Amino acid sequence: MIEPDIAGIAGTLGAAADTATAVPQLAAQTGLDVDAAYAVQAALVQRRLDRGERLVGLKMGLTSKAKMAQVGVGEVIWGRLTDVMRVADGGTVDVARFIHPRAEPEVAFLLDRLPEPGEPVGDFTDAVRAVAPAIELIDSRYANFTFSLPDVIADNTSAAAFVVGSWSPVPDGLDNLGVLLEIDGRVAQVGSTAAILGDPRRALDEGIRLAGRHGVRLREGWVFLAGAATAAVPLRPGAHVRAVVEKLGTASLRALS
Ligand code: OOG
Ligand code: MG
Repeated sequence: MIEPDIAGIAGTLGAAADTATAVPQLAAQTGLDVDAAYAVQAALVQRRLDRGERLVGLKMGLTSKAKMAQVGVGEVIWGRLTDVMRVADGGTVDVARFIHPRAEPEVAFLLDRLPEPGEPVGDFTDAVRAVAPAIELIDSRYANFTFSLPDVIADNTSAAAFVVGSWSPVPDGLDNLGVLLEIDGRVAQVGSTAAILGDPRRALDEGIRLAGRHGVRLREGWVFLAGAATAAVPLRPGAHVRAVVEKLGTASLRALS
């Protein structure tokens, strides 16, 4: 069996993102399994850090059935967020930088003191300082937004950009808050935070556990995206996108026309 070329694959995916040009799926041809795919992800994000970006958080993917069904991959995954991916709430995004961006409504946590990997989050309000509604922009670097599990992991779980709304103290219940995604004032997706592993707090346990397997420890001050509560919606130039999460408020962005 030939060892996959981790640096070479990261270079291909990095160039695809930099030039907004889709590439064919590559995991099957290169013998990439899940562990090797996380190694590619680390190398791909390292390219960004080498040019001055900073790691600012972690994102979960495919924590809801709606998302799993949309992309045909049935496993929870995680990826890395950098400062350059963050867009100010109400800010503008140049969609020409992306291949086929989609927007999805999320719940964000601002991390506080974190337990060691393997240790469950005992008291959630000790581990999380604040909660906010968020929008994630995903942009698979693969043609037709189609990929296998190792492909999407290698591609940093399609991470492209994210917006976080105003932070609130952690409310009593997070497990059944209504979620809306609006495009130009029209409701495009409706869901509930219950769709996120039954309770988005569970996504944090999973993130600590899954990232810990690859030697990644979550840090105080990081943003943690728990995963989309609904399917993602294509982001067209000129569109105004707003996510509304009951009790938490809204996050919004505009795509440049
Ligand atoms: C993979 C990323 C999934 C989420 O919130 O479920 C994700 C994809 O759909 O391309 O970010
Ligand atoms: Mg997401």
